Amino acid sequence: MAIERTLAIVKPDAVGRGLTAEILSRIHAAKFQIVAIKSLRLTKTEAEGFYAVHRERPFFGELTDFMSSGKAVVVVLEAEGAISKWRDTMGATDPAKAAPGTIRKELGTSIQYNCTHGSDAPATAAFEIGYFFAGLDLV
Ligand code: FUP
Repeated sequence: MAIERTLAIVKPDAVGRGLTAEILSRIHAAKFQIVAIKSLRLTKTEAEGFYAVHRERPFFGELTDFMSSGKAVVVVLEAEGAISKWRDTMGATDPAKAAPGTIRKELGTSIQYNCTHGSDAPATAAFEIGYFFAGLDLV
C-alpha cells in the first residue's frame, strides 16, 4: 500500500473535554507520522466551506454551528494507507455503531459529537489538507 496523507481534526467537543492529548496519543500508538498540526477556531463561513459537500444535508446548519463553536486541532497524518487507516482508528461516524477500541466508540457521545474527523478519499484529503495548510507547512 502507498504512503498517503490524510486530514484529521480533533473536533470542538473533544478539545473542550480535554481529550486532545488522548487522541494524539492514539495517533502515535497507531504509528502515524504527524506532518503538520495547529489549533484554530473556525468561523461559521469557514466551517461551511470545509463541509460544502454536505451543503444540502439536513444536518448542515447544526454541523457547521458545532464545528465553529470552539477550538479544533487540525492535523496532517502520514502513513501507509493513511486515509483508510485513520478512518479505521476513528471508527464509524455514529459512536453507537463504531467498533470496540475505536476513538469514536470510546470517546464520542453522539453522531455529531463524535470527537474526530478524517478524510474519506484521496481527492477529499487533498482538498481538506489544502484548506488548512500551505505547501511550505507540509515539507
Ligand atoms: P464521517 O466521514 O464519518 O465524518 O461522516 P460523514 O461525512 O457522513 O458526516 C460528516 C459529519 O456530519 C459527521 F462527522 C457528523 C455529522 N453528521 C451529523 O451530524 N448527522 C448525521 O446524520 C450524519 C453526519
